[in-house]
Amino acid sequence: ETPKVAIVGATGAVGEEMRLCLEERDFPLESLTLLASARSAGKKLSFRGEELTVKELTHDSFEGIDIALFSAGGGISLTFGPSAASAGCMVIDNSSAFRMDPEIPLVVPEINPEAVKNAPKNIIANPNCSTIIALMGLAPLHEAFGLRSIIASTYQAVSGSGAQGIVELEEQMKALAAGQPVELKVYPRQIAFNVIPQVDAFTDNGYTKEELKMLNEGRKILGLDELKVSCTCVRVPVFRSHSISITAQFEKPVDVEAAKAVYENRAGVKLMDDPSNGVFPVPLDTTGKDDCLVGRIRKNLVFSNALDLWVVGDQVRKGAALNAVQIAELL
Ligand code: 2RA
Repeated sequence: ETPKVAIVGATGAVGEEMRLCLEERDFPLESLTLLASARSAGKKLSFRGEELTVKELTHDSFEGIDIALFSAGGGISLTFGPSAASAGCMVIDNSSAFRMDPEIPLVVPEINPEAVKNAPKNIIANPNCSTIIALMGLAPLHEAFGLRSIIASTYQAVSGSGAQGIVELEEQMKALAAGQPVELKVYPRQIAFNVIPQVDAFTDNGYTKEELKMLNEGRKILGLDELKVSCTCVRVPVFRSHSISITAQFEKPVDVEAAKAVYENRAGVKLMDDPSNGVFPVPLDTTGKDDCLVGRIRKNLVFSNALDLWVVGDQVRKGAALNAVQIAELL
């Protein structure tokens, strides 16, 4: 029978996009329950022409629920995910809380769909947005040439910080336009007309947690324990799409034409690559869209068997909400 679905964090940027994806993709469900903090309870949100009232999240919220999409931060997932799972609900969690748990699959449906079959804790983890977008560009190349190492720099939209990140950029741009001083609430430095080489906290080896997610999650999703990854994650004044510059080294010899060919008829990712005619993907091309876009494919001039490429994707959509809904569709 059709499942009863809940969204935890329904009023956040990703939660709103999850509701939109369920509606746009005509997801078969018997009912949709919208859960959020006490502060948001009572809010009215539309779904399929109806008005739904947001309810306060409690441990009893999951009675009778078959699938719960979580996107309310790691703390909420750790506190409420297990009680939802033990109530018989399948939890699809967008936070980083469970991603590296060996008993919890980490899934990008176009890459490792079979992993959903082994979820003994009734929890499936949604990967980090920049990992999803990078791997949407890299997985087809891995299947053809055998991925060995990744050197990447990310250009991450402020939506990755949630609605507050979007507001911060908007408010700073307005303040600067009016010749007013800017306020720093979300980021340690001004984000408007600037870039910040920090996403998430720094760790002992000088990399941030975000940079280490690309390494650890990339290995788990591709099943490549030896995959080498070095990543620099940068916050940029873009609203919704992440862009990623990648140098990837492979086991087999690579050439550009063969590399471009791997994207033909590939679900979820399209080639947009004719740079001499000004054709390459930019964040405005993917915002609000499902597909990730790949361009600037070229033979690397430094390493053997290596390609450079540029991947762009909507962080809120394929980077979070859509991927979670696609996992629910797999179920
Ligand atoms: C960010 N990937 O962009 C992290 C969490 N969404 O901030």
